[in-house]
Amino acid sequence: MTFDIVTIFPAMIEAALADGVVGRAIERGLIDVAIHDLRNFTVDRHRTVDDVPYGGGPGMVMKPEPIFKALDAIEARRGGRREQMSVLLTTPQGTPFTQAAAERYSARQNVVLLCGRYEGVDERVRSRVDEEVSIGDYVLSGGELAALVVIDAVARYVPGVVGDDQSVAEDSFSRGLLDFPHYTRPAVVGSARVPEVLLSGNHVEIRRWRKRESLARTLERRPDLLETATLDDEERRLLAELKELQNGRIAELQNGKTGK
Ligand code: JD8
Repeated sequence: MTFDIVTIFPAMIEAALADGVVGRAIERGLIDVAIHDLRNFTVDRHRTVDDVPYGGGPGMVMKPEPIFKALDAIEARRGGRREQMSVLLTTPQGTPFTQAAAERYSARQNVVLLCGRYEGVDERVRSRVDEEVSIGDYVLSGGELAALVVIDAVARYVPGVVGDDQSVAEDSFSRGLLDFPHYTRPAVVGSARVPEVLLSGNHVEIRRWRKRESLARTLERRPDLLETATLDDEERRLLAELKELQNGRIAELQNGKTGK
């Protein structure tokens, strides 16, 4: 699978993709990333990519022509096969980028990411865009960090990118629950001990403990995820137990007892 990124900050993208799981996937030829400097598609002496907004107001808007030229060049290089290509625009107005969206894009031959800056891109660019995506409800200064987030999450679904296919399937959001706590050596650091069950070698008990911890954390921190998570029989039973405990704690607080 190939990613094409159109940006005025190619060095920012380059640096972020050099290391880690994605960097290794590029080295091994599992994914291919082409970074396109938008300024290379300008024609004026100053390599201008922005201009003042029609109607007035503060800030600048990304000019449409350099973006159209960059997209033409990318399509030409990909042999004009638009079917297997998705052009994505990262923008705060986009549909929320989710794990399900990451999995969906990983089936595409070619994903093109357009990164805006300033106040965003000229509205007419949207005629060449398949989907607008947002990585979350906070304000970034441009689309590059969002594009990097999308590439990272999508690349993990490409076969071989993550060493163990099992761990992709078991990743917390793929399963719809938060992850359980992890520990490594030493067994004691200061006064903090690794939970006894993890040292027991009892793999049935360890599995059960991890399930319970995943559910407890999800119930505590992200109860919204429990609405859509698919739980097996054991998980449903554990969750019912945890909810009982939670109700007990709420009742205690209402009765004015200590948090014990
Ligand atoms: C693209 C320009 C900045 C946005 C004025 C400051 C995504 N989840 C997200 N948050 N922010 C972005 C994002 C922000 C961008 C651009 C993406 C291009 N800006 C602008 C409008 C208001 N500023 C994003 N995906």
